[in-house]
Amino acid sequence: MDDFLRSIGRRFDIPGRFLRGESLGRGHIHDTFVAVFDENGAERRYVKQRLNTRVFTDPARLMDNVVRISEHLGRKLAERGVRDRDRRRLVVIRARDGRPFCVDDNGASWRSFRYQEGTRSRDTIDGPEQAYVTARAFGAFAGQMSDLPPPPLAVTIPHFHDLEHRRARLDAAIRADSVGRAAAVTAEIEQARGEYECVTAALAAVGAGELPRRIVHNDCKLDNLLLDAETGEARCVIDLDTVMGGTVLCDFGELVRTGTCAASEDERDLGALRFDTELFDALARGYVAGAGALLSEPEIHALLVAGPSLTLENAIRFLTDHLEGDVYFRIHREGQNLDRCRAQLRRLELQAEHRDAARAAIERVARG
Ligand code: GN1
Ligand code: MG
Repeated sequence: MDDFLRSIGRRFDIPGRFLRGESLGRGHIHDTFVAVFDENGAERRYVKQRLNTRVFTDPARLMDNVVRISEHLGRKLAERGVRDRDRRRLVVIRARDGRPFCVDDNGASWRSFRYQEGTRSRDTIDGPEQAYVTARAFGAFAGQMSDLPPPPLAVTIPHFHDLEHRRARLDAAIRADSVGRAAAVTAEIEQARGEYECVTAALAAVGAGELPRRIVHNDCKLDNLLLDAETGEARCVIDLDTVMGGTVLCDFGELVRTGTCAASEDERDLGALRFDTELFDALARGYVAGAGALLSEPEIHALLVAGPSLTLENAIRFLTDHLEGDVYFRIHREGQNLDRCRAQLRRLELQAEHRDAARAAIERVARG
């Protein structure tokens, strides 16, 4: 690891001497590392990512979005008089040729960010306070993006949160059955299809199709926010790869999927999964507080179906990937995508069971 990180390090505009590499096992898509440099006797760390170009096929367009978003956040922070701006947004390190990424000798694309010292991320929720802080940060992010100067951001993944498209992809994977797994997962397929009917009906009932298109994060899972390691306050929204047009449901839905149950995404003990209404309440209050004046009343009411919609979408995507032989989401063990799918399907059931409590929480925030 040290060898390739040292050689990649040379391609970026980083002063100092490479000391060592560390792995940073984060995310299901890219390969992420940390490179430690000596800069005048002080250790300085940088995040290095080898981009997954099967998922993000155009690194130049992708990085153009990321740079624009980062610079816009920098301006917003400056307007508010924030001084430690580079600790509060993703800071892109340019390659020596000035581009925000580089291509190595094997044709792989790499990018580099400043490492946010003194932060931590987590993939399971600690409690209502953390849920509130996290949701408020993502709500605020949507607010900050609302005046991003034109042109529109590039679409980095077409049909990203298009449930109908995801359903069609699942059906195609079932028909192709390329690795012969379909017969063993008929129960999950049936459940996903049944949930699809319920969720699309619920989306139609709240007029989800008519909600305003905004620039949203599109991947608000818990671990895409860095918290201050000491104070627990929100420091930096990360993973800007899918920031593009969408509705606030895409963001609030991911928060509900990952933030209402203190279990991991691939929990195999389905009996251990919960839907915690106190956490949901904190998420709703936090998101609406963070987004401030951005949200219209129909958007706030529609938040009720965000969780089921995004939870189903992820269930379908994990199941599709399991059927296609685990070609999209990185797995660490055999069957992990199926476990992820099952856990999402169970979460969906729990969300449905607690729908009245969730509705009451949304009504409370809507009243203000
Ligand atoms: C992926 O990159 P990461 O791990 O934060 C995925 C999300 C899924 C999520 C499920 C580009 O997010 O859409 O919801 O896994 N990102 C992409 O954990 O597909
Ligand atoms: Mg991520």
